[in-house]
Parts: sequence; structure tokens; C-alpha cells
Amino acid sequence: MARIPCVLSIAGFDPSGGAGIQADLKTCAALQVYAATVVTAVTVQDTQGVRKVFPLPASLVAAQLDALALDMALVAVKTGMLATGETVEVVAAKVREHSLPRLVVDPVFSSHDGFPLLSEDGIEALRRLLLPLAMVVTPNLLEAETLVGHPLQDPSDVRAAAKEIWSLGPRVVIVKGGHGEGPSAVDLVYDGQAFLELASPRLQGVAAHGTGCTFATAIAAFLARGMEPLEAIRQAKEFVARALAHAFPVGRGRRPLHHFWAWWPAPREGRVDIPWAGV
Ligand code: PXL
Repeated sequence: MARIPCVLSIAGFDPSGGAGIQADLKTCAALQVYAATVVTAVTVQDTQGVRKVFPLPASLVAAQLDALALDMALVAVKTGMLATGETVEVVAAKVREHSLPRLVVDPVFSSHDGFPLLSEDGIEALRRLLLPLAMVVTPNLLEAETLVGHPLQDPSDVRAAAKEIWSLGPRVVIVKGGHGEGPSAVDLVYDGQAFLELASPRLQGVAAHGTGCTFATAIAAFLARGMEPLEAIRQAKEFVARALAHAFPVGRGRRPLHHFWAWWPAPREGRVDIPWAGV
């Protein structure tokens, strides 16, 4: 019998299928780990942006977590959109109560178009309660600015911020450079001892959706497969770069990543005339 590690994703629902729970499921499937999922909020969005957010009651998040943690051997956990301070508190309490291992925290604060996905008190609770439990935390530049409370103007600011975020408790901090400028996207990793820079070519003109979710979940998946954090980060970066290079249009806005680019031959036209994805 195949032995497949179980990863738990705690995240929001994106009906357009590009981010949140759906991106996490696809990432786990592509990396051949099993995904259990706890939904924290339902969003209303299409590829062009988020319109509404409906947080689920924190008690419902707690009940989902209890059910799964008591039933399955969860070997890594990823958090994405948590929506409210109460939910952050519940997630942190349940991670402790059930001793959930290998926590990867993606500090999701807002969508590309600036729609808030975590309340102010949620951001504070994440700093105070969740980051101390994290094995890896994956802020982008904007999220790192929010976590330290001031703008990051040059590389030395980013290094100082990585150290400051590390002092909140996570074992490894990775500040993603995807939102910066220049020909390559440089991620800065800090593990409390040394800095490591991971560069990849910046893909011009690709407005994608679900990159952060995919990256954090891929780290959790590789941790679940037994890698150390730095190796899991390297592999996750490679996976995201390839899935991003194969992003494809499904609507009028941002493109979801192609998590399964390596799997099947591209679909061919059959006898029935089907409209292709994308417009
Ligand atoms: O990309 C951040 C993100 C995470 N999770 C959900 C989202 C988004 C962005 O829109 O909708 C559910």
C-alpha cells in the first residue's frame, strides 16, 4: 500500500480556483501528498478581484480542526487566509493542543487589489500567537512591511526586517522578493544564523494568482516528505517558478498557475466543439 503523508491546509475558499484552498489542493496533489483542508472564510471573487469576504465562525474552524487532528496523522500544516483575530487565536490554540508539527505560516493580509483578507486584530494575533509556533513564515515585501510596521526601502532594510520577524519566533523566515523590481526576483531566507539569497528570473507581464498559496503549501508538502526547511524552500521555489511559467488564462483577469504542467500531454481538440479556457 502506498504511504502518502497528510498535509493540512487552513485557508480561504476562492471560487475562481486560483488561490486559497483550491491552489493548496492542487499543489499537494502535484507534489504527491494528501491534503486535508479547513476552510476559514468564503470569498466572492473572479480572476479580476475579490468582491466580498465572509469569514466563517471561529468555532466552526475549531470544530473542523478537532475532527481532522483527532483522526489523521497530519505531518505538516499550512495557514493562509485566516480572516479574523478570533480565527487566528483558535488556530494557534489548536496547533498547540494537538501538537501539530511543521507549521508553515503564509501571512495573507490582503488580495492583489488591496481587499483586506485579515483584520487588524488578526494581524496582531498572528504576530503574537501564530509566528512563535511556525517552522517557516513566508511574507512578501508588503507583508514584511506590515509585520515590522515600516517601509522597507533597500536590501539592508529587508535584512533587518527578516531578523525582526525571526525574533517573533519562527525557525525560518523567507521574505519573498516577487513584488520588488529588477530582472530577478530575490527571496531572502534567514534562519537565525545566516542569510541566504535565492534568485530566480522575474517573469515579465505575468499577472498570476495563487503564487503565495502555492509556494507556502509546496514548502509544507516538501517538509511532509521529510526535507529540512531550507531544502523544502529551494524545492518549493523551483516548483512555483515552473507552475508560474505555465500559468494560463481562464478568465479576463489574473492567471492561475499550472500545477500539473508536467503530467499529461496538453489537451487536444476532440470531436465536440468546446470553448477553450481563456478569453
Ligand atoms: O493570494 C492571497 C489569497 C489567499 N487566499 C485566498 C485569496 C487570496 C487572494 O485573493 O482569495 C482565499
